[in-house]
Amino acid sequence: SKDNTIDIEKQKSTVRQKAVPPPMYKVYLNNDDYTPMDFVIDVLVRFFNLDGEKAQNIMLTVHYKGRAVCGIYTAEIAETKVMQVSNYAREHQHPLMCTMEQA
Ligand code: TYC
Repeated sequence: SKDNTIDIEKQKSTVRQKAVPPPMYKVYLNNDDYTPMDFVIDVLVRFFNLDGEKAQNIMLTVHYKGRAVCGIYTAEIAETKVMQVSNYAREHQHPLMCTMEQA
């Protein structure tokens, strides 16, 4: 500039950390020989916020293949789903098993 000072344009060099995503967990229903199909559909609608048709599809996948993913959640939500389903099944005296695995 006019007074001979050296102009150095301030360089923007923002260091922005990438957000680290939390680990995610798949929540499963597992097949058994005793839990009524209608009860499983009720569980899927009640705790996994599925509509009746999606709930029936997942129930049938469990029935024919042994298990199916009902939802994928962060650890605390997944643990809560497992507890809610397990308590609800026990209250109704059904052996329905709900489990979780890291995705
Ligand atoms: N196999 C059960 C029956 O024939 C139905 C069933 C489906 C049970 C899904 C559990 O997670 C399950 N009544």
